[in-house]
Amino acid sequence: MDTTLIDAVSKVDTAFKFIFGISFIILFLITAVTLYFLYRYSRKRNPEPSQIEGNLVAELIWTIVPCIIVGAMFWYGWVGYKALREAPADSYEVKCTARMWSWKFEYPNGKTSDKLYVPADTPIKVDLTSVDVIHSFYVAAFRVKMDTVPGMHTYVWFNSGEPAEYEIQCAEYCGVRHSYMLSKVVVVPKEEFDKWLNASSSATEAPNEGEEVMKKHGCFDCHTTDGTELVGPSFKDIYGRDTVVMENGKEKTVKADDAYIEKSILEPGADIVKGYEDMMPPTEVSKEELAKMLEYFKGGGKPAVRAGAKGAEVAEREGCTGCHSVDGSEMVGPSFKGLMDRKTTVLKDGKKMEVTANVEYIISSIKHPSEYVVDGFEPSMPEYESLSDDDMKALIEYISTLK
Ligand code: HEC
Ligand code: HEC
Ligand SMILES: [Cu+2]
Repeated sequence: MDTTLIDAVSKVDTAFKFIFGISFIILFLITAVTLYFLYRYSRKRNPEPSQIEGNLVAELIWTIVPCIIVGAMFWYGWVGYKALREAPADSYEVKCTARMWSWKFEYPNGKTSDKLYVPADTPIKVDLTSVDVIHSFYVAAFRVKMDTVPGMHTYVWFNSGEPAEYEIQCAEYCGVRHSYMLSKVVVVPKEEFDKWLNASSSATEAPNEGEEVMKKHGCFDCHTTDGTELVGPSFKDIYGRDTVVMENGKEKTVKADDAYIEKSILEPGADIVKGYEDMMPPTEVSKEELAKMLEYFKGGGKPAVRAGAKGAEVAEREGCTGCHSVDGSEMVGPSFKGLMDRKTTVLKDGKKMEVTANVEYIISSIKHPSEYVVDGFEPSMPEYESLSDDDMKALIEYISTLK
């Protein structure tokens, strides 16, 4: 890669050190000369002041030397500025939208995130804009700071370097939660980045603890989750079904409820599923592990999806949670907790009225927040007109889980 472009950081630092160094030297010289003059030309040593006029050499020196210094400052500044402005043509581009009071990053494949994940050792160009007021995208580690302006596109670029994390701050005062407008640049190895980019978001799937436990105990050595038979029956949809088992050589039909599954795990030799060998080893499992496994079987052997998980993610990504809490506490806006079907006093065209927060009301509150303004709050919520139907549905589902 072109190394002259990579070290924008060091060029900015050089300009800074140069200007700081010169300023420091000049401060030192001026102070020294002042002190010397105080001493040398005090009334005691120099009772008769004299008028001095026309010294060509002195005039030339105090004109030319400052010109050279200022010219050199300009030169170093210009070199650093050019390095910051000229993004390499092969930069990886990420779109960034700032809003009160969060950042949203969008990738070429449409994936969005509230943190800036980037591949290591790659020039990254961040295309910046804002939906409400002027913010400023500031990553001190990369020496980049650029205003994000509504209706306009600006950019910064940097070379991501080694895997690490850096702070993103907003550097333009933008309202009461300005100081919370924080995020991170997360630099990860290229392969990991590709995996992250192409994975559906992890937050929609509850961590599947049952599966973890079973992996640990080697259950999947003999059982599949996709319906195919291995040494034992597949785990797919076994919960609640009627199973024919052999008990002392006699057939018996049992319902695969909690007790049956528990027994199958703890005493595998007791009820043998018809058509299988008595091959399952007894496993030492704790009560918690057993509970997690039962949870897993109840979910049909699939990762369980938490209700409202997608909506939670949308709320995070769209910045709703920057102004709305989910725990009942008041932030800039009313809490999402208990919002669904609550009676709310709102101002419509300056008149107070009572409404019930049903689905239509909530949709209208999101798309056109200024139509009904909740009493006691500022009408400071931005309009979310371009939210997709899917996102809207997910948000409503999420809000209705917050009882
Ligand atoms: C060495 C292979 C093997 C291992 C390891 C194994 N199993 Fe099994 N499992 C079987 C076989 C064979 C059967 C069918 C015979 C029986 O019911 O014992 C079975 C049956 C079951 C059943 C009843 C299935 C049904 O259709 O009713 C459950 C539940 C079960 N196993 C859970 C587990 C769990 C949980 C683990 C890990 C802690 C595990 N197994 C580890 C071989 C194994
Ligand atoms: C900049 C802060 C801010 C952001 C971001 C924000 N809101 Fe709001 N929201 C408010 C404020 C302030 C109110 C109360 C005043 C009003 O009704 O306009 C409000 C009101 C609401 C209401 C009506 C609440 C009630 O009690 O009746 C809903 C629903 C709502 N917002 C949903 C959302 C959703 C969903 C998002 C994200 C897509 C979001 N808001 C983003 C500030 C914000
Ligand atoms: Cu800001």
